Amino acid sequence: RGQPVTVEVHTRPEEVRAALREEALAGLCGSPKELSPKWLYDERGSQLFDDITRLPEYYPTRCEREILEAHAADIARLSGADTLIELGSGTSEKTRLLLEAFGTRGQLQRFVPFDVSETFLRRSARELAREYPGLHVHAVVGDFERHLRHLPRGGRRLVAFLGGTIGNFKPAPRARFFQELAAGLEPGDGLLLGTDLIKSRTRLFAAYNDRAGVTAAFNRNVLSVLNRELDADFDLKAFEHQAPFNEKHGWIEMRLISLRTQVVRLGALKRFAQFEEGEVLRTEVSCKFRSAQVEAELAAAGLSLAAWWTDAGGDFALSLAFK
Ligand code: AVJ
Repeated sequence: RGQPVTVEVHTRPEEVRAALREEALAGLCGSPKELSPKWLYDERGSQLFDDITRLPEYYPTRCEREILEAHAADIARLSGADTLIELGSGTSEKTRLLLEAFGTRGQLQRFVPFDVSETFLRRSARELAREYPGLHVHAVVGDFERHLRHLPRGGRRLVAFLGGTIGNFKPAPRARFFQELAAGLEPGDGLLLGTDLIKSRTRLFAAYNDRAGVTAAFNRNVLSVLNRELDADFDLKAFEHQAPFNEKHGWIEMRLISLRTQVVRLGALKRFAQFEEGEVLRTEVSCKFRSAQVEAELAAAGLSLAAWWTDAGGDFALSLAFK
């Protein structure tokens, strides 16, 4: 049945709900309106994101998998790690490619999936422990914006932050994130980072404005999350999905546009949010990178780039950097 798994909890559901309330108050009651992309991922949102990863227009997931398939062995060898930490571990499908490569070398002792969803994490931790006998699975329930200092210590660690999720951070919080992460690492510990790359705006646009409308449903779903968690009364039909590429910032910006002037009740906050017709609620930014920029940002945090791999089409990159 595999080894028992350890689960370390830093975030309780009540705290998550309190954080949502606080953010909703600040992000919905003023202007410009903005919410953190983390609220997109309730059960239905996670399912919709999973559907997105299989869309013909959404290349990042396939490209990153291609890179991992080609280079997992290099990553295991170059990192020399005995502990693999995965931030925002998600479905851990790509993780398996890494676990296999580390396993082949008999190198890995510990796997640390780090995610906000406790139920989800417990389930996948148990599965992995069963699939990889001898591997100690130590799951950490936390928010990587707040609990990075709780990364388990000891051994030689490789922190994997895949999928291009780093793109959800704007430049200033991203610099802080790299700083905090690096501060918790020891010399020789590594970071494996997935970044989506700047490319034609047509292809970038298509990836976030798919023909089947899955991304639109994913975006609008955040309103159902607010309705449920905040006892709100958003009318999902009264908002339209938009995801333009912002050239100046080099990011895709997911928005919900209010189709009319409306007042939305936020029951749990005892407040109302006012929307003008055409008013924008920003739900996510997804930054796109160039190699020199990634290298410079890592270097600024004291992480030196050791390897840079892209898929054959040059659409997505994996970087390996060391403290
Ligand atoms: C999971 C943050 C990498 O930015 O591409 C997909 C999320 N948003 N379609 C991304 C997302 C809209 C995705 N990340």
